Amino acid sequence: MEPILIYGFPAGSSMGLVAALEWLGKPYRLCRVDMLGEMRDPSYARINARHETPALVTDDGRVITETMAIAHWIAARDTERRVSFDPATPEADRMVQLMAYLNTGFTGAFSPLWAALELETPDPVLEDSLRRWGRKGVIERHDKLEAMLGDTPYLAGDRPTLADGVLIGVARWLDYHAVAPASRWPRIAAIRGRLEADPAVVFATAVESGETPAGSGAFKGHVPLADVIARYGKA
Ligand SMILES: N[C@@H](CCC(=O)N[C@@H](CS)C(=O)NCC(=O)O)C(=O)O
Repeated sequence: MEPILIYGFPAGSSMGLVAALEWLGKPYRLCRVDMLGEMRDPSYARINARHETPALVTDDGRVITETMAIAHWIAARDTERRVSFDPATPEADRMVQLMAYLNTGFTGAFSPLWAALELETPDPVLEDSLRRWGRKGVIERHDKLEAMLGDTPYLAGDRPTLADGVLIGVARWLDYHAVAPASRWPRIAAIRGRLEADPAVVFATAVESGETPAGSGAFKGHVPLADVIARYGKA
């Protein structure tokens, strides 16, 4: 069977993993999850007890959660090294370092902004505090990422890798929460610009929006969430 990536909408970080699967070029399927609805249903705990996306059903029917673990699974099958590097090379170390930074502090810095947006009862004082805390953290994490980058066209070299996939799923949250103009960080902005024009990212963004774009040919269709839970979810 083809692996199935369970991705969340709207604006999920998993969009970047859809792009990575396009870059990988091996057959895969997708399962679409409304993060504001069905992901919160108790039945979704059979896929991920923490009620988060992304998740991956592997080609032998196991469920893997956590972006870093899914990226590891993809890299291990990337025999042609389209989205990763030989694990025993400095390039691989750098790619994983960047990916880990993006998946931890960089992504986490947005948490107060999401919390402000999702307050169940209006609380202007708390909302303002969360927004100020979130903006400060996001700006600081962008400053640090900018300082980590060299002059390569993509994060870890001259082609997009899994690290770029992780970046592009999350970087757009800067605009979503109107934190600061992306141009404030020229190196990040240049990489984002290249990625946003990349056919795999254009495809992944369109899929996330509910469209049915033509991709590279590797995408073999959606599987309904109920089927994925019934077949591969924990009992
Ligand atoms: N550590 C997890 C975090 C995943 C995560 O936070 N996913 C977000 C979407 S990007 C989510 O599902 N949040 C829960 C929610 O929106 O209720 C990973 O890296 O995969």
